[in-house]
Amino acid sequence: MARGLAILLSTVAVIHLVRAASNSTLNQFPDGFLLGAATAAYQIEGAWNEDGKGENIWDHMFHEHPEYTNNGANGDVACDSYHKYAEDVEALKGIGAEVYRFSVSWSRILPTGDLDVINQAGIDYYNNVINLLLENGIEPMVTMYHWDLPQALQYIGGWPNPLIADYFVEYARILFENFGDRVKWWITFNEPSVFTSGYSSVGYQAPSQNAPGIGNYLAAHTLIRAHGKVYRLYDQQFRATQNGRVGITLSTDWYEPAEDTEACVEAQRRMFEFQLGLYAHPIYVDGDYPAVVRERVDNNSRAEGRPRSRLPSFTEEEKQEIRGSSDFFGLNAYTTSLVMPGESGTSPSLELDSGVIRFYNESWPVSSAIWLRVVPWGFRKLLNWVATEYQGYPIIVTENGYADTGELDDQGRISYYGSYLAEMLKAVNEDGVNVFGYMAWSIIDNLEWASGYAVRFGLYQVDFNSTDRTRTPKASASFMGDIYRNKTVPEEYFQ
Ligand code: PNW
Repeated sequence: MARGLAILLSTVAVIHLVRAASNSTLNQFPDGFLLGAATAAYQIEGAWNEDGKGENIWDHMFHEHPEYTNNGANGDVACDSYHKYAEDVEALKGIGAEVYRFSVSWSRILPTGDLDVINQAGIDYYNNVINLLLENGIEPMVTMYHWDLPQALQYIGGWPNPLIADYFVEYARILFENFGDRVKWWITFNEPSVFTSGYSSVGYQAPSQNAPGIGNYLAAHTLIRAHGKVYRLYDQQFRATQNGRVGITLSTDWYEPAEDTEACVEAQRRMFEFQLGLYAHPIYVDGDYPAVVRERVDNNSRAEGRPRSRLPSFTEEEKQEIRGSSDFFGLNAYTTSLVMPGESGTSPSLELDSGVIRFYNESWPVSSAIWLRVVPWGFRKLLNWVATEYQGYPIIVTENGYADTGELDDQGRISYYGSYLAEMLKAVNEDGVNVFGYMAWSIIDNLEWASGYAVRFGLYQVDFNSTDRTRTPKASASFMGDIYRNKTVPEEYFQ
């Protein structure tokens, strides 16, 4: 009896000790964890035709079709960061960012997309940005492609044309040669699952080509090949001297089974494979598409009477090149949706191929972006999913953030960041998920693509009515500044 009590008491004591130990660190970022913020060229730079920049597919689409965007907004001026990048660096300093993830506009450097014209003014601009960041102790992280294909390359078909992979490799080489002495973090592509929809739908994504279930798969195939080639190029010609890291950024919701049934769990798996696995499986697993994707698209293509699958196949050589072609897993995560088996989308389409219906729980708080519901627990589950499915690759959250209408007292953003960061730290400190960095989207309000300037993601407000494009810190900027400087998320978000 006494012995039993002693064991019980010592067990309680041990539990207490463990609790105390984990409590003291649960809300802290591990040593060396990278904290920063992100933007993308078309969303902030403006100067769309200045100093030799070529037209890209977003310039083209929004000029031709102002009706595709909210109030006819476009990126002609945006935040004018082409001229005001020093103010962006000040904003980054304001939140204590250690890293700035920004993208290079391909057509600012190569106006035709090819090497016939190399625009020195474009190279100078990014040198200025990079040098100013480094002078201020902020590390540059460069996205090579955040959706802005040179229009000249769209005239020859864009991403569905397999040759575009070679153009991309040549562009990447220019970036390594010019910036690789100072840039140590490279991301080839931002969110392929989103930008390939520019080849499957009209009005949301450039170049707005209506070829669902075909164009988006062909585009995916080219960019995955391009990614593999750029990684090998870095390995073979730059890594030894530049010693940086090369990866890709993929995005996905957390897909929660709508009901606790086997069918819904299978739908969850299919949804992940069609949205994330389509890219992640070739790169992080075995050089090829997920089996369920291969099988379903092949079967549907056959049933439609086609002589070939709508989803192309990699050669053995390509598989070798693609498999393992990333030093890290870049993840953009914002929200959660519910999934169940069923038919959605036109015939053909990726949606119909997946056999999954996606929807939201209406009780989840919605932001000013209709697709972005605030579901912090989904973030933790997603980080665990990625860590389990794609083992051996450290994860960096390259985007996470909240949409409102631009108010300075942005309490909705504060509670989003507080609760999402808490869930991320639970994944790291309790579940043991290897996350090594986090980039908030975004440091400044910017052009939210087809939503124009109506949907705002910034920690700093930008006054789009003023020619100065004045940047003003929101309440969330000081909230994030405290977190970034103290490397601690306030306890209250862990309740
Ligand atoms: C990302 N969705 O896009 C992009 O990388 C950014 O350029 C963008 O500004 C940011 O997130 C906020 O939208 C997304 O529909 C676009 O789920 C759409 C979705 C997710 C991310």
